[in-house]
Amino acid sequence: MRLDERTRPDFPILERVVNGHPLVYLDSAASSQRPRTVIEAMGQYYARSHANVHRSIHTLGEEATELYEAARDRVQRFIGAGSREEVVFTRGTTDGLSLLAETLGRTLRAGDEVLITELEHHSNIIPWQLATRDRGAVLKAVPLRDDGTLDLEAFERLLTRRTRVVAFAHVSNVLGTINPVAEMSARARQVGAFTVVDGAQAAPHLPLDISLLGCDFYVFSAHKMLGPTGIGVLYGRREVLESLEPGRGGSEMIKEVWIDRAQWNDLPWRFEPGTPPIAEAVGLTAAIEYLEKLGMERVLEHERALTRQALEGLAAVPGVNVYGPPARTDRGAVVAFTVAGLHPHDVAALLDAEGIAVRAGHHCAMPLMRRLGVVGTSRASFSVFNSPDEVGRLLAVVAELRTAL
Ligand code: 7TS
Repeated sequence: MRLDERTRPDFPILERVVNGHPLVYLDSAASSQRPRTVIEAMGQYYARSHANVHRSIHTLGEEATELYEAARDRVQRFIGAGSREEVVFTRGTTDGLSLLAETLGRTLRAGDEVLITELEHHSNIIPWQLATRDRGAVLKAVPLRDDGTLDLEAFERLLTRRTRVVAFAHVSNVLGTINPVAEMSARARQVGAFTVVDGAQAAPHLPLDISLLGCDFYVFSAHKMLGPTGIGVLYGRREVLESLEPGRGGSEMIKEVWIDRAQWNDLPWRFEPGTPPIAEAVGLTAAIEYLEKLGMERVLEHERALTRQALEGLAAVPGVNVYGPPARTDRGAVVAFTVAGLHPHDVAALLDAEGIAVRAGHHCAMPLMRRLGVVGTSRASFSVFNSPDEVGRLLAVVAELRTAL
């Protein structure tokens, strides 16, 4: 049985009819949909066990704490982290990257360099702009080759003893490019730089083993991997997390507080000030359980086939341009394209009229749009519930757009 045949009945939203057509949801890179088990786990939690965590001795307080901390164990296993202390819950990828830029930013001195890349999402650009600007440090970016991959020779040249942080996406949310995380992390370590990997478009789609990647930090969001909005994960290598001062404070991230100073709590709570997203952690556990039952190897294989079908199909439509590495290379589950004579927003609106949801615009990657020489693109992105028939619908409607012009 194909993966989508198995999964589709689990996603209640797929019963929706949109503009008179069955919903074809091809926007999981922006946010995926959720299986019933995730929705129900969160409902059950609120109906039966909700209380604040890490503070109340009563039964519900303990149940909530157990559920919240069990989510951490689940994430640790899912990503292959060495210990649960290395898993910090955040509000999402943007929040995790901001937390890191604030925290690592404090260690920067004038003249230090932070190296990002030209294909980053704004969430991995703006926090570093703020961090470097405040410290008189310099922000640089690794350029792209014309085939949509990073120019690794330029990376070598840009990496110097002044480089303190190298921050880059595992998988591009526009091009689908998969960056060589292990190789780049190893090189960064040789010059003494920290590596921060934005895994927002990788964690939902491929088997992860942090221990093989060798990066210092890895961040992602639950809502792109069948889980709830409002929670994300920041993996940090233990020695590095231990050495960092928290950038944000309050609530249970301390052991002891005086008016003028405080003693920090142990990892990972040191980096989790305030009431955390508890129901969302329960939902994330259910999402990981769901993905693990399917098997991430199978998820990867299924989405790779859909991506290839879309890339090859779209490239064959006259007037359609597709972006990113060639269809035969390893790519993430996104396909960005433009249709000659049509603004990407019009393409998305015309597809929506047929019940097909894609994203259009700059995809929060304006420097990349500038590099590609486009105002924006339309983008189809895939998840475990998408079928080859749905990709076929996309291709048929896009082909009609051109003939209608
Ligand atoms: N990094 C990458 C690579 C992303 O794709 C996104 C979201 C983020 C960071 C931010 O994640 P958040 O959960 O904090 O919002 N990407 C997209 C997208 O491609 N379309 O909408 C959101």
